[in-house]
Amino acid sequence: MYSQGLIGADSSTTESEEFLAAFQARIDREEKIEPNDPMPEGYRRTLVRQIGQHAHSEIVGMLPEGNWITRAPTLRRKAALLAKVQDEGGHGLYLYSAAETLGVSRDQMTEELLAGKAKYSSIFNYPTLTWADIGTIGWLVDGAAIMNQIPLCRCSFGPYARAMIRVCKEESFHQRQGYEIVMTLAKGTPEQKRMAQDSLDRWWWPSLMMFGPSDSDSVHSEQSMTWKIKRFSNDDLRQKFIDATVPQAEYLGLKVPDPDLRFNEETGHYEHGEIDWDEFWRVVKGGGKMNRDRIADRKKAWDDGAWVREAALAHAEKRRARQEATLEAAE
Ligand code: FAQ
Repeated sequence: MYSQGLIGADSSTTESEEFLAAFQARIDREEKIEPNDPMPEGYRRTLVRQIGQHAHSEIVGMLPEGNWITRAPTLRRKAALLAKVQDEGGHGLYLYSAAETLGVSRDQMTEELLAGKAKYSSIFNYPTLTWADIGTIGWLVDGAAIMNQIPLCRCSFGPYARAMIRVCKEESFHQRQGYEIVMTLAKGTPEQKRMAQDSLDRWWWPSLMMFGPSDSDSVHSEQSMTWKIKRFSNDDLRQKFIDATVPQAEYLGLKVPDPDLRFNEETGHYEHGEIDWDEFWRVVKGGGKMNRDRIADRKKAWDDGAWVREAALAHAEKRRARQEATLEAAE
């Protein structure tokens, strides 16, 4: 796996101290940076990397859930899941569009994903084994995504921040539908409750890993926070998520699979056990159960969709030629 964000980078740029200071002053004044504004190359690259990874996560994230649309237990559940998966596709499109304003094309980003060079969230390399996983993904995965994305609504780059506002509203619906599925199971038969517990057991730790490596190992956090792309560190957001989610598990009568989890009365926060960072890096580097399948599925979808892209381009070209001919005739 390579470090991303080099697409289209112009490594020859020389940026004066004055330019960098003036840019930082804009950031510090909380001004939004727009696509045509002058910006340091590193800022642009960081955004292309993060927004690209985020877009890929949404698109790859459709797969584990899409897998259950035909097996949803009721028509109501099927309709809600279908709408959710469609929303994730929409989020991917807003995000690819936001990244495109920085001078990379969706084709370039997709090529990097399919070549195994671009990262996407580690969480989507775990399999969805039971219907309870669909509830747990909404509850935990969308829950973690919202915790991470609410601060991104205040990201210094305008198109990303604006895309996040709508995305967060939809993620909030996703989180609730997931929690409602898990609640139904947790309050159901003993077998249903066991399914919910088993699912929480499998998804809890991978959900905590969604926030990225611990602050001491996070290579980009410091610079991204100075540029106000990120507003909180990985560990701070992870802590907020744990504090919000443990009481939800307790309400459901489910047990968080962490023997070291305890509430610290003095700090008002939950303390948690050690995260298995070896597992995290193994999955990020392609060693998760589903990495290979996810990329194969995306490649098939991209290849199968080639005719649609070609037809859309041909149609646009025909319209352009027709408009030109009409204008010429009118002159
Ligand atoms: N998985 O220095 P940091 C969703 C990489 S959307 C894989 O801390 P940064 C919706 C990182 O890229 C979920 N790789 O990096 C949904 C970097 O590698 P690089 C996605 C990870 O960027 C729900 C290296 O480790 N959300 O779920 C992960 O400052 C349900 C060092 O890390 C976003 O993308 C990981 N978990 O902080 C869809 C939100 N964590 O690039 C369907 C936007 C880290 O040097 C169903 N992104 N890495 O090669 C962010 O907020 C940040 O990029 C972080 C990482 C917080 C993810």
